[in-house]
Amino acid sequence: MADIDYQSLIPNNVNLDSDKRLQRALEKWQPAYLDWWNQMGPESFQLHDVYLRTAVSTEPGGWAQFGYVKMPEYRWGIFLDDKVADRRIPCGDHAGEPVWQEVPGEYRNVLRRIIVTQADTEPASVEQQRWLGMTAPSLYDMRNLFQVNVEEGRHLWAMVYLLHAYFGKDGRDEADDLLARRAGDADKPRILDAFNQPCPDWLTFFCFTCFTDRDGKYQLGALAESGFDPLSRTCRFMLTEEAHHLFVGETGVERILRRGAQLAKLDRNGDARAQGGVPVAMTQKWINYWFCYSIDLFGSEISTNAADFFAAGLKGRWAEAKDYDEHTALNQWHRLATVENGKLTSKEVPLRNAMNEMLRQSYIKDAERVVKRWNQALEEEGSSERITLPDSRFFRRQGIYANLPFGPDGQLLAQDEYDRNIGNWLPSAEDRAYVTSLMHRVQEPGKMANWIAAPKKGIHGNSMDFEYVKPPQA
Ligand code: BYC
Ligand code: FE
Ligand code: FE
Repeated sequence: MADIDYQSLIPNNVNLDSDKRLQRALEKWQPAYLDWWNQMGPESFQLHDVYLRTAVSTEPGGWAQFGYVKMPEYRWGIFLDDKVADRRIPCGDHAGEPVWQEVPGEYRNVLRRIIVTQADTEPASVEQQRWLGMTAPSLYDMRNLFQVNVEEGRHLWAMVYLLHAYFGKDGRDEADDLLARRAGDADKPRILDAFNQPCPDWLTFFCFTCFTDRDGKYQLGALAESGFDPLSRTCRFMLTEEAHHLFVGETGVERILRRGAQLAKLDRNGDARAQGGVPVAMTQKWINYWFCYSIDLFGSEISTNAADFFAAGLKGRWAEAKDYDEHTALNQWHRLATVENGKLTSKEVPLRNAMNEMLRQSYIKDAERVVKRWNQALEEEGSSERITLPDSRFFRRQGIYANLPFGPDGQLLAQDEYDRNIGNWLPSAEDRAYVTSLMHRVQEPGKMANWIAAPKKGIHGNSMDFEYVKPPQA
């Protein structure tokens, strides 16, 4: 079961051969996907040989094979984790009943919406990142970008399989629409805000993969707890791929912080910028921006939708089956900071209605661990500067704190005080212009742009001067 059939036009471990109608429908979608990839995928590098990993099985450990691939020839496919014998619905009103192998009729519409929302983010991120190859700080980084891109393409395949296999004509229509929306497009934007924001520079890319892909980790984790078993199995395998995206983001930001600290030390005024680096305080602003956009993705702190998803057993908490003893979440409460009459206060809400917030809190804990490691790196570089995460009320555009003048410490400010300071907390136009001015492609193997430190090691046992991306042979 875990082995993947690569003989098929569409690589898969779901025995696609045995369902001719489904296979034909997906084979019809495949050229449309490729058209989209060629149009919206990495600009100017579609003919390059890229040292990529491809999934060859879903067994933990050794599931990937590495080799040179031209991106449009990447073997995107459908890979589900193995079935767990006698798996039970982990949470909600059906907790303990056998999981569903087919879509329960009463949840068909919400389930489709959950899958479409997840699916939409995958191609969106490829669109957002499509110009970054042109300014990659090294071949190592360029390859990591493309690895992330092809895997986000595969995540789209993962969701489109579910739409085609379980939602009939509606599902096929949704799959077509996924190739029609565009990140940042005024007329047909992607569904969620973070996926319509521009990604014009590599500091943004690393913050995005650190914080926004980490939202992916938590959303996929919640869906891995789903009572709809095909969705759970799909998300479990996606999570194994996601780990690399988070690695790219976390280490990318860390390398920029290290280099910023090193260059500040070299400068007689302690100014990293005078040495062509990114000051630690500037990186902090990018972190603020992407952390806040990413925590918006968890939805409102108080949400009846979230309560319904949990009650139905469609979405669980992080590690629902493993970390919790009580799975109904009934007769329990969660205390939340709220704003009433312009003042910060707090109130208790039924736990089920706070499920978005529960997942967000798990995410924030994870992000705090990352920040701790960044601060260790700064300490190692002899810098006294430190990174902090803003409070989850700061700079929100969704949920109960949306558009209120909270400072990064979570205090409610007077609007004019907020307006006066916002340029110190978020990237200004001038900051963005400066970071953009640093972005130039470095394409000699082993060389690294001046504003970023080299990584600790290369990819899959290769050295740093390995040619991770090769131009097309003449
Ligand atoms: N942007 O009461 P609320 C990944 C809308 S990352 C735009 O909070 P609920 C990846 C909302 O639709 C994982 N709109 O409702 C990473 C609703 O509109 P309607 C991606 C938003 O249901 C990197 C209204 O506001 N998936 O995979 O509790 C690379 C009221 O909302 C937003 C997710 O993050 C927003 N941020 O929450 C590649 C999705 N937030 O229906 C891939 C997880 C809210 O009233 N979250 N709205 O017109 C969900 O699916 C939640 O259901 C929602 C809404 C956040 C959508
Ligand atoms: Fe993804
Ligand atoms: Fe990802």
